[in-house]
Amino acid sequence: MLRLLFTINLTILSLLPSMSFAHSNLEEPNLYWASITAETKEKRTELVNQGFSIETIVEDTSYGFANQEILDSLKLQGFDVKAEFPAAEFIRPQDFPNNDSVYHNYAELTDELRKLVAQYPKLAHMDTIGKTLEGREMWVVRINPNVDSTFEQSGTPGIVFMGGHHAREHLSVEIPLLMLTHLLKNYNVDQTITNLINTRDIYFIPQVNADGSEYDIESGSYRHWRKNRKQNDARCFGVDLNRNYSFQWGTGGSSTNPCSDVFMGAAPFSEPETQAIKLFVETRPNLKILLSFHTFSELILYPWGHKYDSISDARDLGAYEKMATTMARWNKYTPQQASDLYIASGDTTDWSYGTLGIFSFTFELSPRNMWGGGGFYPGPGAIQTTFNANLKPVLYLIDLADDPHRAVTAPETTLFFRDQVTKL
Ligand code: 0X9
Ligand code: ZN
Repeated sequence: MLRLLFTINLTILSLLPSMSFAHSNLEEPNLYWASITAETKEKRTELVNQGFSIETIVEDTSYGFANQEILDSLKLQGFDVKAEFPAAEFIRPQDFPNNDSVYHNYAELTDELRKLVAQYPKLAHMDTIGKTLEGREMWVVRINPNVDSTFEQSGTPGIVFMGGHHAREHLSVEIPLLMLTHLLKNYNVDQTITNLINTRDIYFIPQVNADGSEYDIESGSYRHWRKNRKQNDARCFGVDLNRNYSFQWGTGGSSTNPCSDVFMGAAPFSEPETQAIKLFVETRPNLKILLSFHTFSELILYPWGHKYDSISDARDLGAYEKMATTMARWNKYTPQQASDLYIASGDTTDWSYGTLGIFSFTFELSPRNMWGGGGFYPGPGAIQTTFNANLKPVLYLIDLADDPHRAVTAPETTLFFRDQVTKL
């Protein structure tokens, strides 16, 4: 029930900018947006009589504005005031510019994931892995027809895709969302996808940094924000979540300056967002592959990122190189060790490989460069083309989740080489 209310709230709140509030003085600092249970017109009239300006009604709930005194008085009289937020927080646009409206803000993503999971109840399970600093849910969707929930342990080979570590990299949220959608839609339609879903445990965490992402769009024009929304000191906000993981944390390519865009945080895993990922990954020992989507530059990156030396385990390195070059043939990205780009310590993939041995990749999605491609804001056209380029690599990784070394030892057993899956 709480979830339902939350959805309704978000939906209503996302409508706010387009609504005009005839009765309310939105400048009043003491003004709150609230939702109150009132099943009958008489009860609603009573609310209005007491000074609550009803703006919209959904079933037995009335949404509108009142100051704190009025809300307190209504509560004293026994009215169920279900939620209240300072109005000033919700009169900002909080959405993508019109040109980019196909991108999903947090409320739209939440809605879309809920709809998808409701459409495929036997296949998909949705939950939260924790809350962001500002209290948004960090959604995970699991595709697995053989379990009943997101948390039931599974012995089948697991893989996790994540996006949106960096706020302004909105395309990195759309791609896991589309991949997830594509897999669900093609179950029992496409044989390859059906086989993969039947034999793998597949997770999507499309938006790790929802607070940062919302902050990036909330003024109506992009802020180029990267980090989360931690208040570090009187002046500066944000920890770079891709510098906050513990493996070799703070050993190069990150900053102790809280105003820096690559601020590593006060300590490894100081942020709720990275803590939630840590807990999620550590409690699923069947995870064998991790892919973290970022933008941009069209790269396939693999560990190490914190040092120039390559992985010392020759078998692993061979598998990484084989996988990266194979995927690069399909998406035309550049495969390389992450530190060939620059040293960065505390990123997701060094941690997941370095501490847990999970084969871990960072994809830097489109565009290839800043000029002509739109940089972090490549526009709506980039979504489908980026999805198309990366579908094969994603299916290949799902396939290899049972044994990534198979990329080298028995490449002919992966479905791509076995069947030459040309339908893709
Ligand atoms: O710097 C990052 O966190 C990633 N690039 S981004 O433009 N999306 O910010 C790259 C991380 C790759 N890891 C290393 N270079 N170590
Ligand atoms: Zn990034």
